[in-house]
Formats: sequence, C-alpha cells, structure tokens
Amino acid sequence: MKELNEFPIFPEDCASLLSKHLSRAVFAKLKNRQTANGFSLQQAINSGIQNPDSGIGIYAGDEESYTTFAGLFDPIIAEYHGFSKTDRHRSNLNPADLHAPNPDPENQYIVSTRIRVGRNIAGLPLGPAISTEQRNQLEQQVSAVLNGLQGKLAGSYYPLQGMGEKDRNQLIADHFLFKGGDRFLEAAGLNRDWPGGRGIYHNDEKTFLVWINEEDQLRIISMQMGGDINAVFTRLSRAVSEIESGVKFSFNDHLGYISSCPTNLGTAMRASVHIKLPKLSADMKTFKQIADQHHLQIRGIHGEHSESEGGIYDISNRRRLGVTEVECVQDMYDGVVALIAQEKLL
Ligand code: ADP
Ligand code: DAR
Repeated sequence: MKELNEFPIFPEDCASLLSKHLSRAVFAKLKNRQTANGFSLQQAINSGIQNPDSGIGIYAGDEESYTTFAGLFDPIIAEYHGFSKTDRHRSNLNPADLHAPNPDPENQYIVSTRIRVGRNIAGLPLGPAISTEQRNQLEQQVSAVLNGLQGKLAGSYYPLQGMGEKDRNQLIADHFLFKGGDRFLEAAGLNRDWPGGRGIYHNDEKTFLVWINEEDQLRIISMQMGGDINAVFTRLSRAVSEIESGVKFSFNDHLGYISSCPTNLGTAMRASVHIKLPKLSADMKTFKQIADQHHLQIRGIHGEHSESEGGIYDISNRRRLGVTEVECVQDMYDGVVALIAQEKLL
C-alpha cells in the first residue's frame, strides 16, 4: 500500500461517506495516528480510495480504530445509522419478543429466508489488521467449538485451504461457498493470505452455516426455504448463544458487536427474504416508498452488489445499530407484510 501523505482527491461523482466526511482538517488531524496494533488511517480508508464507487469506503482494523479515528468514524456512523457518539446500543436475541407468524404460508411470494449476524473475537484485531498466525489460530479455535455442536446444529467444517473439488462443487451448488476477490475487501486488507484460515461450517440439514474469516471473523447464518421467519430467527438465536459459550465476542455498550465495516456495527444483523414481487416491482417508486417506510434495503439475489433476477428481490432490514436483533427482524417482517399486501392489491 503506497504511503498516503497527500489529502486524497476523490472523483466528482464519488458519493461515499468517506469522501463526504474526510475533510482536510480531519485528514491533517488523523493522518499520522495508529492504533496499538499499528493500524493506520491510510489502511482504514484505502478501500474507499481504490474504489471510489464505495457507498461507505472505510473499514476498522480493530475495536480501537473507532476511538483512534473517531473524528472520521463518528460522523459516518451518525449518518448511516442515525446514531450519536453518546447513544448506547442494546442487544436482544430472544425469539419470544418477536411477533412474526408466517406472512406467506402458501409460499406464493417468499422463496427463502436468511438471517445472519457478524461477530468478531474479543481481544484480537479485526480482519484488516489480524496476523496470519492469529487468523489461523482463530480458525482452529472456532471450528473446534462448531464441531462440538449437537442436535440440529451438528454438522461439519470445510476449510477452504486444500478443499477438494467434490466439496467445493457441493458448497457452490448449495450457494454456501463464499469467494475471495471482492475488490472492496481486497483493498481493505481483508483478503490477505486467502484462502488460508477461511472455511465454512454447515449443519447436516443445511439450514445453519458459519463462515470463518470472510469479512468478519464469524458470519453466523440461519436459512431455509419459505417464509417461516420465526423458525429461522429461533435457530439463529440458539446457535449464537451456543457458540458464545465457547468464544467471547467483541462488544461494547456504545457500538454493540464490533465489526470491520461500520455498517455492520451493533447487531451486525441482516435479516433477508428472497421474495417474488412481479407486479410491485413494475412500480419501483411505490416499492421504494414502502421499503423506506419500513427501513428496508432492496438488493439483488446474488449478493450485495448484484441485480434482481426473475422479479425476485433480496429484502432486508437496513438498521443494525441502536436497534435490537428482535427489532431488526421485526423491521424486515413488518416491511415484508406491507410489500405482500401491496402486491396482492395490484
Ligand atoms: P450478507 O452481507 O448478508 O452476507 P450478501 O448480500 O452478500 O449479504 O449475501 C450473501 C449470500 O447470501 C449471497 O449469495 C446471497 O444470494 C445469499 N442470500 C442472502 N439472502 C438470502 C435469502 N433470503 N435466501 C437465500 N439466499 C440469500
Ligand atoms: N462495499 C463497501 C462496504 C459497504 C457495506 N457492505 C459490507 N460491509 N459488506 C462500500 O463501502 O460500499
């Protein structure tokens, strides 16, 4: 990574929160700072500089980044999450507090439901600053906890390093395999030593998945076909609590669960459905109005920067920080109910 002494100039059409909040004054104040792990401003903002089409453009290398570079992270967090530097985050993963009877019992609209949380290990640097040895040790520690899971969560761990074609093709066929090469993560230093220290765990039923050392150190994922959002959340909640009995997650009462990308702070939860809305999607203005009213994000169906296919959309909660996990799922559920009602009206 080349030395960053000059204030970076972003293209005219750059709309990233980094370009908006990195003033010359903030740059001058922060440019020579480093965290105890030696993580610099230059490393934090490199992704947004190399990828001017970023929406955000900055990643933390450790929990301390959020205080060392608070002059830049705080306004970005405030704008993205509507969350001030004195606000406190609360967590609630209790499924009993969720009101979500299946909104589509006939399976006319919802193809599949997936709820994921990102988690990182307390006391270790995050992905952009972790060492090779620390990352490999983390993989051993977390995969051992996962291989100890019992009952419906029991399954197997598949390291990416040295993965055979048979396992690889099966994981791709199941849409479980995460791939390297994302340019945003690459420029953030999150793909270093790829595929070393990375791997995928899934249960025998293929409804529970854990990615190790992708963007976050754990992505804990519950998913199944259809719209039984309650069942998906209940499984996730149980899995998070069983894993947490074996490893300590990085958390503080201001930012909640600590993530490398500031958009995932707090709950680090994205609760999504892949849903068919052929009539409503012909009126994107109304579609987006309903989505905005319910704090929903509309994505394509093959990941974050993909397009919709066959009139199927990935609909998920947008709020992650300053709301509990139950409220994230309730946001998504209430939005999906409103979208289905509008589709039926049409
Ligand atoms: P995340 O940050 O939650 O991992 P992505 O948009 O990158 O989000 O999705 C990761 C993968 O999960 C993609 O392959 C996407 O197709 C899949 N996915 C996301 N939501 C669902 C869903 N509701 N049903 C099935 N697959 C999903
Ligand atoms: N692509 C980066 C990150 C945006 C949020 N998505 C994450 N963290 N996967 C950007 O700045 O657009």
